[in-house]
Amino acid sequence: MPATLFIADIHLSQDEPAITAGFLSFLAREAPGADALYILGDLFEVWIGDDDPNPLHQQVAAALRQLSESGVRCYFIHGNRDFLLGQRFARRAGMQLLPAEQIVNLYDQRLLIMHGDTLCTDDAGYQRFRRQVHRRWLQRLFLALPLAVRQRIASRMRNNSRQANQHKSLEIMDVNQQAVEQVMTHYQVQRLIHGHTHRPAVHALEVNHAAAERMVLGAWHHEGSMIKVTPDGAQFIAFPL
Ligand code: LP5
Ligand code: MN
Repeated sequence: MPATLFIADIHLSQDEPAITAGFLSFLAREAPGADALYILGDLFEVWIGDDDPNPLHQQVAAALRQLSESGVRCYFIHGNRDFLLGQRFARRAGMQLLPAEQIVNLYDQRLLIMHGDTLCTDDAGYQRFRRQVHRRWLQRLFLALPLAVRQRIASRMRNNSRQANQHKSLEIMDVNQQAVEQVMTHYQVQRLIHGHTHRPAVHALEVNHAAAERMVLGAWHHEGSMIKVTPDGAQFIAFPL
């Protein structure tokens, strides 16, 4: 049966070789039969520019390119860790960059996909941070800095984030229900797939007076997590790395 796969929050980094191995084996064994693979952000733990010579990036680009050359279309939506991933890397990896919110029509099903961070509207501190670092001119300025300087800034941001999160409640760091209903109503969809919160689940809700579903992908910490959409519907799958 034809299938399309969705994943998010793999958080690849050189410090986590088991996750890298699990992801590469997913690309080599699980993904090749699919029509398409959608990566919904935070593929990488942190991204400071396509010119980063990190060998992990070359390895992942080669594996993704092999997959797309075998006929599996690959798409990428930015996360809050890898929002600077650009055309240069995307081309090398053979994947197409998508906007932050994208409608996909699959096997007569219409879904909305996104990373999920924009739904966390109760987290005012984060939304302010996001607006700042999404300014094009600031990004250009950042990308023009020497790599070592970018690395230092990024690790300072990561530390700030870790510290800030210790003082935030789980509710604040989850999605806001009104934001979910609003965006689903706006796009007239009964199904939303996103990641970011690392709280894998399928939530039932009502949109436009009809039953709807919000499917949340899990992070690849101890196991892999994906959603498989086929003509029969959407299915949540966790698997060992
Ligand atoms: O990522 P995680 O899981 O820890 O928490 C996220 C939110 N945090 C972030 C920040 C990232 O972790 C850091 C990403 C580094 C990217 C490197 C490239 C940098 C490029 C700069 C280009 C201009 O996304 C966290 C959320 C949490 O998810 C749950 O949703 O709460 O939000 C925060 O921690 C943000 C704090 O609340 C606010 C911190 C203010 C820091 C001010 C720094 C100002 C920088 C100005 C730009 C130079
Ligand atoms: Mn995220």
